[in-house]
Amino acid sequence: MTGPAEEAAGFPLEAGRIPAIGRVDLLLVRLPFVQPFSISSATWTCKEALVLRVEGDGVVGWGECVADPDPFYAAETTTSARHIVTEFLLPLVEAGMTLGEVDTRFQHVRGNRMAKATVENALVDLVAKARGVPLHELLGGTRRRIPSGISLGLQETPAALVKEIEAAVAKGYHRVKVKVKRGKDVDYVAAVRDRFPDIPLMADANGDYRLQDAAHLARLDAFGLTMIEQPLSYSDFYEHAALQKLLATPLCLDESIHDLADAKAAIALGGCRILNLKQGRVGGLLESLRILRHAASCGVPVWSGGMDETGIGRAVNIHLQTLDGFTLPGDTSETSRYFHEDLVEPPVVLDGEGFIEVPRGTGIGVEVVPDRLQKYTLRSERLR
Ligand code: OSB
Ligand code: MG
Repeated sequence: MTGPAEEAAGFPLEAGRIPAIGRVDLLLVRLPFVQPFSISSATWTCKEALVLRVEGDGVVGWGECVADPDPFYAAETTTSARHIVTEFLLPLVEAGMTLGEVDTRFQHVRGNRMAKATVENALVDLVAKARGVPLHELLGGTRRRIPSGISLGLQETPAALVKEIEAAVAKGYHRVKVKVKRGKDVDYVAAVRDRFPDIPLMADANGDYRLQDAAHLARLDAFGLTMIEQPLSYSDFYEHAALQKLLATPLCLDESIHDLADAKAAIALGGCRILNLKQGRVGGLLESLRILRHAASCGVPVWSGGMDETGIGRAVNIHLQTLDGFTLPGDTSETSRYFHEDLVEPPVVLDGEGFIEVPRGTGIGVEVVPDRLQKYTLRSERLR
């Protein structure tokens, strides 16, 4: 476990100083998905997201919010995040403050960690660009490429799922995650294992089960899954710990983890043997560094989840995964798996070995294409 002294040790990222801020715009974008994406609690046909654009020191910083328009994965929505960003977070940001000081100020606002990450990400991008360094350098990451992973939505039949996985394996994805829910679980996983006995495989339930389903979930133990992700409700540490005692397969938490305190509680209780870290869900990159450090001190493997982000948020996830604390492949897939056309260039692609190259440009290292941004913007407002 990390002690208080270790926890107090700062991260270089905290020292990044914010330049004088010029124009600030908040946009709502909507990009059609290549195919609908279904999880146990929602189906999305497009990616709708807030995007924050911040000018300063002759450069532009971008931050994408991972909140959906609906509260079906998490409590925050694009509308709640807009409210929190415009009324409470942006007014706290002043030129000359460090990123650490901004983070401290943001603690006055309770929760709303997706909204916080939006502002933090835009400021971090701005600081990196003003310094002329890539984001991963500011984070202290050293990997030049990261392993890929794919998260496949619920399918109509086990055969349809197997077909999707055949394509993913042919592409070179390092591991496959399948969505499950009550009535679409054991048969689906069995069919996949029958066809692919050895691929690293995991199942994500997005909270569809109850503790009473433990005996049913234990049937998944036969398939050598790396983990079962979020089988129980979105905030329930206690019952996940109880369930873990009844299963051999490690449990991984996703939507239960909003911040470092959640990670500590979930790990200490024994209900989170593996952690899905989504920087956009936990308040941004600084909180992610804290969670990574804590998980490492507990021997808990961490991987980077995704929220089907556009190229802006995806780039941030890629830079973060250059840190050694990420010990398993994440949910970072090629752009073409989500969108026919993205907001940024270049797209994310897999190399011949199924890895993703880390962008080398300054900041997030990808360029927002103005025509495309305009094409996919539903609404925009100038905030400063
Ligand atoms: O539970 O991890 C999840 C996408 C949207 C909301 C929740 C989840 C997901 C994914 C896809 O699994 C991750 C990705 O490919 O970005
Ligand atoms: Mg998940």
